[in-house]
Parts: sequence; structure tokens; C-alpha cells
Amino acid sequence: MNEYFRSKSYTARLKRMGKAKYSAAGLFIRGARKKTWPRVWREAEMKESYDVVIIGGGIHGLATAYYLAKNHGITNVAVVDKAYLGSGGSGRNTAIVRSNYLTPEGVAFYDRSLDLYNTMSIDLNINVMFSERGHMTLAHTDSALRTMNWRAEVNKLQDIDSSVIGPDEIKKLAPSLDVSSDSRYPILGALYHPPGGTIRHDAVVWGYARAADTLGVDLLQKTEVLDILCEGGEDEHGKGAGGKVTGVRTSRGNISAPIVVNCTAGWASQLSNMAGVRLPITTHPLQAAVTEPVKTFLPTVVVSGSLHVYVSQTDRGELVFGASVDPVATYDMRGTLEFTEELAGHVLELMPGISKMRLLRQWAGLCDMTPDYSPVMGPTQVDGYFVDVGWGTYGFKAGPVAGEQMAISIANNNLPKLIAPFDLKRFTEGELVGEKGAAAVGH
Ligand code: PYC
Repeated sequence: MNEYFRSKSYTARLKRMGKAKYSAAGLFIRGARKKTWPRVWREAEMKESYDVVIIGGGIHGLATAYYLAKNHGITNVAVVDKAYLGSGGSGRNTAIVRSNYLTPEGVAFYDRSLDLYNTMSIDLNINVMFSERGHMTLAHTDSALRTMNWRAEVNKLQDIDSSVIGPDEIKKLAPSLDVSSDSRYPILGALYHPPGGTIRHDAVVWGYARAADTLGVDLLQKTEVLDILCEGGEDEHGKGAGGKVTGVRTSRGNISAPIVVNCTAGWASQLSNMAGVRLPITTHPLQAAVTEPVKTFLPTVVVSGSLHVYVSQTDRGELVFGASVDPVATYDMRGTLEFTEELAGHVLELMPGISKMRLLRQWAGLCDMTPDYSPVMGPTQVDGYFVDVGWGTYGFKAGPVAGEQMAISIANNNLPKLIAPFDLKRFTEGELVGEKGAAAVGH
């Protein structure tokens, strides 16, 4: 367990907040006596109508439900998921958080998410294992270094701790990296972002789910949305611009609701078509892999955009790797040998010393890519139909702020300042928010 959660200050803080803490001894005794664990959330009965139906039981959907209930008192809410909570991108990402983006809009947005991640263990009373271990994006070319300098300047203007460092400092922060000038892709410098790090992604899902459930939100798993019901819209089915949402048709029956929120990843555009709202999204798999556990040797998150790889070491000692999205748009999530070979080759160019480590397994998730690598958020041309989609490879780190801001948007039927730049209209009005340069890897 993280030192912080054993500390007196953590216990005192929980006491002040009237929250209980399971001690390690308590957990052991409970296990030894084979006491059954209480359910973490209810098996809710599906009602015929709700004030808000949220599609997608990942971090975004659950966070939106939680903040609707907690900050706006809107509790007659259902979160529906075709599988189990966290079964999509929320359980398939590489758990990296950071706010060192390229545009001022992106920096402000993702930094609010880091704020929320920072206090999440206390706010949700669950150890999300936030490890603020620092995040380093390597530059191997002059043009990459120029982009790192650009990002550092944009970041500093918003008070984000982010700067460009040279090979000596890089070596101190991550001694296993080969910073010699005769390597195949010499490391010229790096964008270093101390507040970045990793978090246990499942714990974030469970924390939001439990908190939303406690506030009265119904979590409906194995409930697939087959149609979004609308009336008054421009097409022959009453969908599209000018219409309004009336509910959803699910695999377990119809639910009526004046507000439906699409918080999905992977199938966001197909779901949106059901409301007659077309999204500029193509869907690509993103593959990741994990090694056997070894003693801790990599203290920071390391990213190389040019070598298409990012890597961090978990608390258990495994290395978790990811790459860029697969080049072909598809919903297929099978791993490929090309990915493994390319990944292994590039990782060894960065850290030749780990050549004996064995890869344990690989997996893939689906990324909904937009033309400018920024999300699409807020109300749409169909009254009552909201979207929180198009996250590309940035979805996990944005979950808390997306939930918080979507809740404001839904409660007030407006577009709060922090997400106004991500309005769907930007694609017709030419106001793109280009975040490709902040991607962990070149896509
Ligand atoms: O943008 O930091 C990132 C990232 C890591 C994995 C996927 N995207």
C-alpha cells in the first residue's frame, strides 16, 4: 500500500470527512474469516424512465453521472453499458496522466483533470494509486526538439511545470536510457513534466461507480443501446437537426429520457448515427503490452514520439508499453506480431539493457480519432442529445474533467468555458484545436 495511505495525515483527513478506512490488519482478518464482501454497487432494477441516460459505463460515463448527482443534485440517472463497467477503453489504456499539451485550450482542460486526479483518493474514498512520477517526452530530431520547446512555452504560460532538459538530466531521471550520441536515434533532449504520472485505471472506474451508485444513480450493465429515440428531426425517422431526444431502445427494453449522453469510445460514431448526428471520427485499434515483473528501475514515464513508444513501470514491477494507433481503421482488437516486433525493437533502442525481459501479454483498445486530435463535447443539433466522444488516445487522462464539465453542460444546457473549444461546430466553422503535436507517439 502507498505510504500516504498508511500515514497519520491521511487517517486524520478521513476522520474529518467522516469516512472509514480499512486497515491492512482488518482486511487480513476479514479474508481469514472468509467474511463475504459487501456489494460495491447495487444491481439496479431498470426503470421505464430517467431524467438522464448515459451510454457507456467507462470513466467518462461514470464520472458524468457522479458529478451530475454530486454537484447538481440530478440523481434520476442511468448509466448503461453493453458489457461490464470499465470493459472498454477505461480498462485497456496505459494509465498515463499529464497536462503538457500543445494548445492553451488543451493545457487548461487536462490540467483540471490532473487536479481532480490528485484529490481523487480522498474524494472517492478509494486508493487510486496516483503516482506522480514525472513524464518525459524524448526528442531525437531538431524538429521534435522544437515542438518540445513550443509545448514547454505554452505550458509555462499556464503555470504548468514543464521544461526542456538535456541528455545529462535525462540520464539522472531514467538511468536505463541510452543517451549516448552514437545510438541509432540519439536523444537530443526531452520535455520533462514532473506532475505527470500513472494511476490505477480500474480503481478510478470502481471509485466513480461506487460513488455514483451511493448517490442513487442506476448502473445497468449488459444493457446494449440498439437505438436512440428521437422526434421532430429533419430525416424521415424524426432524427437529426431540429429534433429532440425521447429515450433509448436497449436490449432490455425501452427507456424514455429527455436527455441522452453518448460517453462511448470505439463505437461513438455508430451510436451517434442513431440520433442522426454524424461525427468526424474514424476508429483505430491501439495496442499495448506488458512484461513480466522485475525490480523497480524506471522511475518516470518515458515517451518517444519518433520511435512510437511509451513505457512506464507499474508498482508490481511490470513494464507497460503502448504504441501509436494501428494505421487501418477497424473495430478488430486482435494483437499483431508487427506491433510486438516494432515495439520490442524500438524499446531496445532506448533501453538496450532490458533485452532479456519477457513480454507477458498484449491487448488492444479502440480509439475514436478526430481530424484535430481533440474531443467532441457538449450539446448537439438534436435537443437533449449530448456527446463526450472522439478521445483518440487521450481518453483516460481526461475522464474526471470530462465528467465534471459534461455534468455542468447537461445541468445548464450550455457549453462551459473549459469545453467550449471542443464543440462539434468547430469542424464546420474552421476553429480546429490541433493537438496532434501533443500525442505521446506519432500517429
Ligand atoms: O497521450 O499520454 C498520452 C498517451 C499515453 C497512451 C496513450 N496516449
